[in-house]
Amino acid sequence: MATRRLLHFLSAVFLTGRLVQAAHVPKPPHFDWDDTKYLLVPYRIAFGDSYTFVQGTAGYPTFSFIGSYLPGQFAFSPRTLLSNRIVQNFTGTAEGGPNWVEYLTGCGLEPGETLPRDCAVQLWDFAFAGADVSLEYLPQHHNFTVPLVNQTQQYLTWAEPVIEKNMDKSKALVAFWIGINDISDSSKLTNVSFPTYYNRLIEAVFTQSVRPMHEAGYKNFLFLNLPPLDRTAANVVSETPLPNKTMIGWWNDSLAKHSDIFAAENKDVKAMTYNANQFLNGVLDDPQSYGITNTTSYCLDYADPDVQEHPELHGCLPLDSYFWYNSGHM
Ligand SMILES: *[C@@H]1O[C@H](CO)[C@@H](O)[C@H](O)[C@H]1NC(C)=O
Ligand SMILES: *[C@@H]1O[C@H](CO)[C@@H](O)[C@H](O)[C@H]1NC(C)=O
Ligand SMILES: *[C@@H]1O[C@H](CO)[C@@H](O)[C@H](O)[C@H]1NC(C)=O
Ligand SMILES: *[C@@H]1O[C@H](CO)[C@@H](O)[C@H](O)[C@H]1NC(C)=O
Ligand SMILES: *[C@@H]1O[C@H](CO)[C@@H](O)[C@H](O)[C@H]1NC(C)=O
Ligand SMILES: *[C@@H]1O[C@H](CO)[C@@H](O)[C@H](O)[C@H]1NC(C)=O
Ligand SMILES: CC(=O)N[C@H]1CO[C@H](CO)[C@@H](O)[C@@H]1O
Repeated sequence: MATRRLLHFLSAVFLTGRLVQAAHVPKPPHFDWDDTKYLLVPYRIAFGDSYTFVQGTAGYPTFSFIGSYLPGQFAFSPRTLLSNRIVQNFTGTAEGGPNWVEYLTGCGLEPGETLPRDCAVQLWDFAFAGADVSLEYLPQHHNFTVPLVNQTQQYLTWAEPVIEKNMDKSKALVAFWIGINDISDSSKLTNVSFPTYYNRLIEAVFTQSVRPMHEAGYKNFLFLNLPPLDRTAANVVSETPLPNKTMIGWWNDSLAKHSDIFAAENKDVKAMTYNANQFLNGVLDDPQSYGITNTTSYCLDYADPDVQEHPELHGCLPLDSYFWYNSGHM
């Protein structure tokens, strides 16, 4: 329910290009990438972590749409890219069902497999679950985790040359939701000043990921700030929540500042920030309006697909009644 309200606002920016119903025509028997009808279709390109990743048939299971950081899995061929399907099922996202980019695009929303190019709004999602900004600052969660600064390299090196041929970039939107792992992984550091440290990380996001996308011709950018990680199940019962509200505020302020600077320095750029933090705190403060009854904990058996059918057998409420899906996801 909460997700749907978040989408209500976001859909204004994400879907404005959706004047085209071209993708509702039957799928051609042989895909022709040079077919000019694809020029009319808006593209949404996403980068980030588990909040944003979608499962792909050519992805790392439960972590990515395509590939991984392991040798031999970082590059991919045009054929792999174009035949890769978004998988929608209980493990297809980190939320036990469709996530925000799938709701906003309508791409991959239905159970089963979807080719991005069959969508009325195409979703090309290079987010990798567990990603931090860069190995320069924080260690990988796994040796296969693709950091954000490498997600954009991966996109620009192997996807862009294939996809851009039929893309009207003035209708494309590039979305970033990152920092969720960074702020948690760094929360116990004692040798940094957090405002300075967050600034450095966000500087890296803009220098190494946002600017290269702009240089490749993209002009529309959306940045989401941090969810209320100070109010996770573990943090609400802690006397010293980590990250705390102050830390989240430092990150958010830095992100907003960097977005404004980026837009001011580039007159052709439309840079939008969405205050996910404010919206989601609003949901936590008024859960009933969203059909949510439990904001302080989550169903311990959340990962068991049987919970969807029989929550009571697991001592749980229906999963939609919880704000938190697990220790860190909604
Ligand atoms: C979801 O789909 C993936 C890829 O087809 C599959 O490996 C996985 O087992 C499925 N998960 C569930 C819960 O059905
Ligand atoms: C990645 O980590 C796994 C598990 O720790 C290990 O078995 C594997 O050899 C590692 N792969 C590389 C390329 O380092
Ligand atoms: C990831 O990005 C960093 C920073 O640009 C770079 O040093 C590193 O070589 C990249 N990794 C790969 C596998 O290309
Ligand atoms: C701070 O400490 C961490 C963990 O001990 C270390 O990896 C990192 O290099 C240190 N950072 C600075 C700026 O000294
Ligand atoms: C949160 O932690 C930071 C960094 O340790 C500290 O400066 C700040 O006072 C804390 N904020 C709250 C509300 O406890
Ligand atoms: C929230 O859900 C957890 C896990 O199902 C449960 O243990 C807890 O009692 C619930 N809290 C409230 C206030 O309903
Ligand atoms: C600029 C901005 O979006 N700031 C938000 C960051 O986080 C704080 C604390 O959680 C919010 O109150 C701000 O709205």
